Amino acid sequence: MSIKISIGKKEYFPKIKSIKYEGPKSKNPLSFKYYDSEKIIAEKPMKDHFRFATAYWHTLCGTGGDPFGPGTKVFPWDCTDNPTKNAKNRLDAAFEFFTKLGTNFYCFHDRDIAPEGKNLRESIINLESMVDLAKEKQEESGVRLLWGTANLFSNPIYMNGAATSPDFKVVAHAAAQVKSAIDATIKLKGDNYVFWGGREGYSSLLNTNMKKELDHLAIFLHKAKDYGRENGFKGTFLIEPKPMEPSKHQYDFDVAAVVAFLKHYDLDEDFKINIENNHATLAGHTFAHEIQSAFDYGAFGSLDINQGDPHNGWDTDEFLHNIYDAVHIMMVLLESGGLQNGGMNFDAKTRRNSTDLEDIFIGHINSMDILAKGLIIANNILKDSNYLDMKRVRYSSFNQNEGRQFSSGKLNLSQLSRIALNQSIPELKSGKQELFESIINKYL
Ligand code: XLS
Ligand code: NI
Ligand code: NI
Repeated sequence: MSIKISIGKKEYFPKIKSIKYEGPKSKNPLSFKYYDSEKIIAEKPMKDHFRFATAYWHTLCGTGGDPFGPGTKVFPWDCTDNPTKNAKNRLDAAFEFFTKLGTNFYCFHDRDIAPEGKNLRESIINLESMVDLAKEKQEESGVRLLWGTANLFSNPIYMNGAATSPDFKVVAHAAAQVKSAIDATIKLKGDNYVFWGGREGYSSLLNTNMKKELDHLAIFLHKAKDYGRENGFKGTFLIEPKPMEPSKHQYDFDVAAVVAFLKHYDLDEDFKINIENNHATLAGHTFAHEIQSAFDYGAFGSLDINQGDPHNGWDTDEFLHNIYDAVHIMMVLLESGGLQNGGMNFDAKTRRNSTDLEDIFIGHINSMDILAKGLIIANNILKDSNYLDMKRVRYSSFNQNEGRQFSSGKLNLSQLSRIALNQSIPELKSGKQELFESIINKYL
């Protein structure tokens, strides 16, 4: 279904019209040079390779505050003293933004779309009424929800964790919030529901019973999953790993840690992984490594497609602009079967000193273009070069005879030892890394 431009009572981006594909020669920053949504690449339209989703919290709520100073951006939808009015204006601005940009999906936290009330009950009612409005907006525009989630980290009561808090009252409060965020996701027909472990972690093991906290987290997730399934949620539950920030040690460190947790607590049927580039690099991995690991474990869910800054060690949540990363990510996705029900949530913000309203368009457009260019290049590499063959040949000794028997688990250690004693010394075979790199470079 194609998207219809949605303008509310007031137009928030009057100078910006719908963003069009103008081709690589265009000098217009408010146009696509590579992203041509319906163009077929590797047997499907570009838009289906990406399923781009705007992150409500950064794009509509992030005014650039940091530990050293307040926000710098004045958003015209956040300008009254009435939080409910602002939330409604923000929703209009959001759908105007999504539909002018031409992205088919969005993602939100409960607190991004509805203000927190005086108490829990009021917060839940606020969310419910904003969800009704969001539903109308989705229906008239054709934009869909990639995932919903609950913000279990901003409210000070979560300072010791939410599902892993040592205080039962806090755990119950978090459960109420998750219940209403799952209700919202069901009502808005979200494809997925995300748990990013905001403050699920610790800063000192001295005051932390890690076993108890992890047991509680698993019980909490089981109960959330049961509630979702009983109430008709057919999508995927996703865990988003991050190694540090805000806690010194986050429980969902990386893909490997999350897979171990899900298997250990028997959650791996319903829960998959939402992988974020900047979180991967904080964990000392490349994004491609994390994506490949998730596919290999059968745990791939969705992507937060931002990037970090290689020169500092925190979550800078920049719009992806590194072509080399984009190519590698798209190679892994093309080789592994693509996104399925996942998507690419930008989870990125413009810099604090990028204060023009058009900057949020330019950030998204450039990221979409980099990924589109990455897709075209990755597809050329896989189709035209001998990259895949070179990779396969490295393992060819497992294709026949004893190598093949080993690969299918048919040789025991003594048999392997006997084979080794009767064979010639293995010759040195080059790994050819520079050649692999030169192939990528030739296609860039
Ligand atoms: C923060 C996380 C957050 C999640 C959603 O670092 O990336 O934005 O994606 O809660
Ligand atoms: Ni994220
Ligand atoms: Ni992040």
